[in-house]
This record gives sequence, structure tokens and C-alpha cells, in this order.
Amino acid sequence: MPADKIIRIVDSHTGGEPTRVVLTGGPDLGTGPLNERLRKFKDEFDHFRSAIVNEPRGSDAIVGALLCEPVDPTCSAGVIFFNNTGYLGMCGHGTIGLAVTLAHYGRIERGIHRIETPVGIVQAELHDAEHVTVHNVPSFRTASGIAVAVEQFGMVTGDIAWGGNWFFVAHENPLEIRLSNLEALTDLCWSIRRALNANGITAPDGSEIDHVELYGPPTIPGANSKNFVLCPGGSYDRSPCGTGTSAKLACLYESGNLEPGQRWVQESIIGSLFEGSIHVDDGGIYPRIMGSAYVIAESSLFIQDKDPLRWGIRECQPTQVRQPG
Ligand code: PYC
Repeated sequence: MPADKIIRIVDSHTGGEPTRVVLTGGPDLGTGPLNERLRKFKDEFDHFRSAIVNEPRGSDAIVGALLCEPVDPTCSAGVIFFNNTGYLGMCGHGTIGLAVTLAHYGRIERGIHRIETPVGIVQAELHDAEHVTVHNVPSFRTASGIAVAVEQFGMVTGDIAWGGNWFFVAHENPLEIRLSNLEALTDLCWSIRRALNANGITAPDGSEIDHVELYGPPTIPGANSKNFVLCPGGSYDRSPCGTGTSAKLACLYESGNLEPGQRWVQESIIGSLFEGSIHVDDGGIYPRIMGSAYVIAESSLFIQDKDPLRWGIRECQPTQVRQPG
């Protein structure tokens, strides 16, 4: 197959949530710190993001993971995560998927591996071919009991917390968390996001709170709760969300409902599980999230100059799709 550009990718899923690791053929972002490389990715190479995760090659649920050379020589890898609409600071399920993928190719062995992300270094502890504990960035709650009037649902209160991404962790949820309620759960989370934006409620640095988490009673014995997480691009997390569970653990700790070292089992809407705990060091809350991932495909993406949709379906580019005739 003649292709003007070939991108080699490996797909895995972590508790049902897909991760697409880009092994080769991604954009050349240089060798600077990962947050600078992320800026370059956004500003100059966003078409690669769209080509890799958007239709027709991908879907709204896929999180891309661009494998990068780390700056810090003590790190095994660097990674920049992205999705159907933009970029993620960190991604818990994606880090588990990345570690399992690297192990699949014999690039890492069992043990603890430092991984650079744009929001700091995390550690991935590979237990065996599928099981990984992510030692996440310090997580924290910045506001509690924030009340917003949500269209069609009334007042909803919740906490604002960081777990590598920004989350609104709702206190109330009138809906049962099950797949047959997907549309209503998604509507509620979008409405919460709209209400946060309409009321100018942001993270302390002005960033948008772009993930919303709802909680309900668990259905799997041994789990502590079941969640629904709406991601920035409108897709829901099939896994219990690593950064979302980290944010939740920080909220539980800060409200006196979780002790350091205490086990918290988070069930996702599809019934997959992450096991979490925190340790506290010098006032910082450090979450650990354990989950499993499976490699499901390896493939090559072909970018052909003659293909009008070679960079994926994205916000209208007038020159991208030629009119017939
Ligand atoms: O696992 O942290 C996570 C995550 C973020 C968005 C999708 N998954």
C-alpha cells in the first residue's frame, strides 16, 4: 500500500477504555520538556491528533498516547495523552495501557518505571503482563460544596479536584449508574459542565473543569462505589478513570472519609474495577491506582496525500474536503 506517511500504533483497553499508543511516525516535537512538546503538538501538529484518534480511524472513546523520549534519563518513557477534542494532562487508564503495551514488546520488565507526562513524573509499577499500579501526581481538592443550578435537574453540589486533570466530583446523582441510562447520565454531566461555565467556575488557574464525575452505589461485591465519568470530548470513561479516582480519593481524604493506606475499590459504569489508596507525604496526597489492561491490536495508519480526510474528521477545514465536480 503506497502511503505518504505511516504511523505505527498499538491498541489496548484498560477496563474497557481504549488506549492507542503511537510507537513511530508521530509528529517531531523536539527534545524539550514535555509541557513544551505538548504546546508544540497543539499549535503545530494538531492534525496528527485528529488523524490518530478521530474517525475514520478512531472513535470518540480512544485516548491516544504519543510515546516520547524522556528528558530525565531516570525515566523509562515520556508520554503525551490526547483525545477526540484535545489533550490530557495525565491519564490513569492510559498509563496502565502504556505500561502493558511496553511490556508486551519487551521494552520494560516487572518493577517500577518512571514516566514523564506534561503534568509531572508518574510511576507505573508493572506487576505482571496485565496488572499495573499507577503512582499518580499529587492530587487535591480546591473547593468543596460548590452548588450550581443545573438545567432540568435542579441544584447539584460537588467538589472541584485535581487528579492529573480537573474534575467536578458531584455529591448528588439522581440517576442509577447503568449503561441503559447512558443518555441521561451524559445529559446530566453536560448540563453540569454548562452550569459551571455559565457561572464562571473554573480551576484556580482559570482552566476549565472539563471532566464531570457522578457516583452511585456499587453493584460488584467488594467495590466501594460505582462511577460515571464524562470526558472533555463528550465520551464516557469505560474504566473507573484513573485521574478521576485520584481526584475522588483526594476529596474523600480531605473530608475525613478515607485514611492513608485504606483500600478503595472503584467500579465503572461497565463494571470494570480499579483499586486505589493514598499516602500522604509532607501534606501532599499521593494516589495509587491499580488496574489491568490487555493489548488488542497493532496496526499501521496510512496517511495518503490524495485522501481528503487523511487527517481525520475534525472542525471544518474548507480546503480539506474537495467539492465534487
Ligand atoms: O483514566 O485518567 C483516566 C482517564 C482520563 C480520561 C479518560 N481516562
